[in-house]
Amino acid sequence: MTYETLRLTVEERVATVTLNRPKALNALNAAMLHDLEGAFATLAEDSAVRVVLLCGAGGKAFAAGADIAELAEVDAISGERLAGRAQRLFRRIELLAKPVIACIDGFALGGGCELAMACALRLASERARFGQPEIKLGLVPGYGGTQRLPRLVGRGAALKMLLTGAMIDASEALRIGLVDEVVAVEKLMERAAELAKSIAGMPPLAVAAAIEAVGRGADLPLDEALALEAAAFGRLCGTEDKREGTRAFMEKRSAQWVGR
Ligand code: DAK
Repeated sequence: MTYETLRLTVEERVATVTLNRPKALNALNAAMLHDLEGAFATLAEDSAVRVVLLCGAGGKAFAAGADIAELAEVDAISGERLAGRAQRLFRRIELLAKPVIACIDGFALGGGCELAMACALRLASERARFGQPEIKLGLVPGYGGTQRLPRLVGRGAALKMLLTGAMIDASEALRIGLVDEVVAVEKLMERAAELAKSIAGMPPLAVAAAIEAVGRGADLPLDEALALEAAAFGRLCGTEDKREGTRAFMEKRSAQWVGR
């Protein structure tokens, strides 16, 4: 499958999706959103893929936001429609049964930061920079940023970014919880591959259940969220992988997962 604005490769159960408009710092235009919809629909169906790495081409940006030239043409009606479409895509990425790991090298601004926040995990290089500069364009984020940012970093830190539009560096992003790890530039993809390999070796139904319980439970009242967890736990208790995992522990050997 080839895409106008993305590269997609799969190697040993790990897919790598690369945002590929480096001349525009991988700004998210309509073609890229369309390509992302296609790529993630394909990845969702591909049982050989267990983890997805999401990166930006060119070494300067993960994505420097929505494409501002296209954004200039958006009006009130199309703005709401486009926000809904992109939000559905980002939610599918967030709830994908296999984790998506954002590998952020350089700028992750506006829609680029929102895309990273929809991923299960965020690894950043030391030169990564983050921001929600929509306010400087007379806007607020439209791809989930006003909702995911405070859930990740808390209300005050989120509002500071949303109201000032200022960029923060990787160490500040780590401090406030916007990213999960910061590594040297040359180690970013090595660390991402190591993390991907470790998750790809876990039982896939349990991986999917963890993503779903966290992704859907976070915003439910606690009692409902606990019921969601109990249902997931019960389902997993009936799987071959749970029988294999417990038996392998007692027999002091590695488990052989079958995904059932
Ligand atoms: N869109 C289009 N082109 C961009 C771009 C962007 N967001 N960011 C950079 N580029 C282009 C530049 O125009 C330049 O192109 P040429 O002039 O070479 O043709 C090239 O990428 C290199 O950029 P610079 O020359 O500016 O590079 P610098 O290193 O000097 O500066 C920078 C890097 C990241 C600080 C700067 O490029 C910058 O400030 N970029 C804009 C950041 C930004 O404000 N992004 C948009 C945030 S708002 C929506 C929902 C959500 C959104 C939109 C719509 N709907 C529901 C409809 C989201 C909005 C946002 O993301």
